[in-house]
Amino acid sequence: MVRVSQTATIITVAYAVAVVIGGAVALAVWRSTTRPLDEDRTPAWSRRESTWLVVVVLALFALLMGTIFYTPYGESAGPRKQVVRVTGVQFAWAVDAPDGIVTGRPVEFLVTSTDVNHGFGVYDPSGTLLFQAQVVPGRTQKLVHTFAKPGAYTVLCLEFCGVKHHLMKTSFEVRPA
Ligand SMILES: [Cu+2]
Repeated sequence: MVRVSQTATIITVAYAVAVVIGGAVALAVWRSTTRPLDEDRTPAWSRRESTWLVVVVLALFALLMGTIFYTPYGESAGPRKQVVRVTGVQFAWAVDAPDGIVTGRPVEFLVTSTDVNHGFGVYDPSGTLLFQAQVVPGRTQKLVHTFAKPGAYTVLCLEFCGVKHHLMKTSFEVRPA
């Protein structure tokens, strides 16, 4: 059985909803062009419009409530967090994890840059990109991630930041809890 990620499920549901809405709109347009224009039906259209407004607002609200809790932005690492400070500079990364990093506990990455824009990209031991964030000078980006597997994770710069951009590579170790 294939394990489907939550993100994949949300995207699939969102596309399915979009297809249904798109189909309904296309059908309505087709029907409106094939039907002859009859007497003034303004009151009926007005009522229909109000009904549709309520339907659309309720549908959008339901979608919002169904998805907003999966949005990772602003995610808090909680009291058991491990704080890791990361600084990007032309052309290196400094990863400061004084107590090391262990699996199973949320890691709060506080990422900043001292010169230009960089892209903080973290790859798991098999080379799959886990997450990435734009890093701009003078601001601290907060990213929360909980590592499930121990191993050596690689950090690459994903924003072209100068001639030696490709040298912006480092790694950190995640120990088993
Ligand atoms: Cu860079």
